[in-house]
Amino acid sequence: MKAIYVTRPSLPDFETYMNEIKDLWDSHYITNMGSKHKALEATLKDYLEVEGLTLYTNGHLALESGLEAFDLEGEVITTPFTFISTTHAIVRKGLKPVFCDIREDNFTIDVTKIEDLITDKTCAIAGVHVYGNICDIEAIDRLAKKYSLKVIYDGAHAFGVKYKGQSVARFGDLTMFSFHATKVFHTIEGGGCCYGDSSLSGRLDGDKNFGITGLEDVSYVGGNAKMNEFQAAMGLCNLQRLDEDIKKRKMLHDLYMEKLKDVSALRLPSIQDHVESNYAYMPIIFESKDQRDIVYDKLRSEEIYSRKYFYPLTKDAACYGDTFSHMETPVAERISNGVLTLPLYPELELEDVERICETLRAMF
Ligand code: T4K
Repeated sequence: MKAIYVTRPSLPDFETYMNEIKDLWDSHYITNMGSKHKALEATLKDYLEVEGLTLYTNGHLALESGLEAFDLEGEVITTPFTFISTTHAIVRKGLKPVFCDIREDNFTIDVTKIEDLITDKTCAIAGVHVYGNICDIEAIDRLAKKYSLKVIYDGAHAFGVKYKGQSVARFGDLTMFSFHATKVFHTIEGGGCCYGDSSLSGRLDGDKNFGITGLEDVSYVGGNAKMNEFQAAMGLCNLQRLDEDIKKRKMLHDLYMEKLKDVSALRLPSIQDHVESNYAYMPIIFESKDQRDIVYDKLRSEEIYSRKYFYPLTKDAACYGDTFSHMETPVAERISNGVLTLPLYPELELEDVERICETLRAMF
């Protein structure tokens, strides 16, 4: 039996990548914002329709740097239904996450519940475009203006997504994207911050390079989070294939929807109105944790490795002990207990999807 994992990174042809990195052997310039880095930055700025873009060695450090750039202090309203990185980034920057519940339909922050959580210590809202579903950006914008809050999006899953015809990177004060191997677009490891205010670039570029802003100038207490030339070269190659990859993802997604639509034991979230999706993940929701876990185990026994993205909630991670457990998010709790993300990646075969769906259908 062929093992099927939740995802499998797309790779360019070997020749294509070799051609892209060939000149690095001539220049010996392999990191610290070389030609590939510059080329990728310029290409992505265009692709994502943004004024400012800073590349990083991974998405997590991009998010930390993005939070740092606004000199925030106090409380950040966010959600616990996400990868642990979102919460860790807030905590590691000395900020306090205040957990807001999520929407039942698309799992993003429930904006109707944000206002009750705002205090005089609130400095920002950090929404997560989870699975590439887009937060209610217009309502968040209104709240941010009313209470003078910064808006930072964890867009790790949302590369290439459009809302009302515009790149999702254009909303909020800053959006972080992950370019990890498991993402729709990847640079092996990698990430980026996008922002409309291009005056932020000095700070962000400095922050990822020890705070160095000139040959003899160190303006910030920065770290090291630079994307190297081999990563950037991978990104340049992968961008050429991205539209095709998203088309393949859509085809597989649509097949799942068709084959599973009448399985009453599970809920299939639909694509949001006004959103051009990147089909990053294939989440399905069960009524109960028991049911979800039985399906997860059955699929595993058939060498189909689905994942419980995202269980448990980040606020319940062992490293946080009881610090956040009093913050109640019942919808997030229920979704986290019921969710399973099925395999979805461009090289997945139609027959693989049929096999996965048959296994599920046979159970119900
Ligand atoms: N915010 C959000 C909302 C995020 O989801 C993430 C990352 C971040 C922030 C932080 O961004 P980065 O710093 O990572 O750029 C994976 C990814 O490592 C992580 O990037 C991602 N989110 C998270 C949702 O998933 P794991 O621990 O589940 O990955 P792993 O190694 O179990 O891989 C999943 C499957 O993919 C494997 O079963 C097999 C396949 N795989 C994986 C790798 C790495 C391959 O076939 N080849 C590979 O090279 O975290």
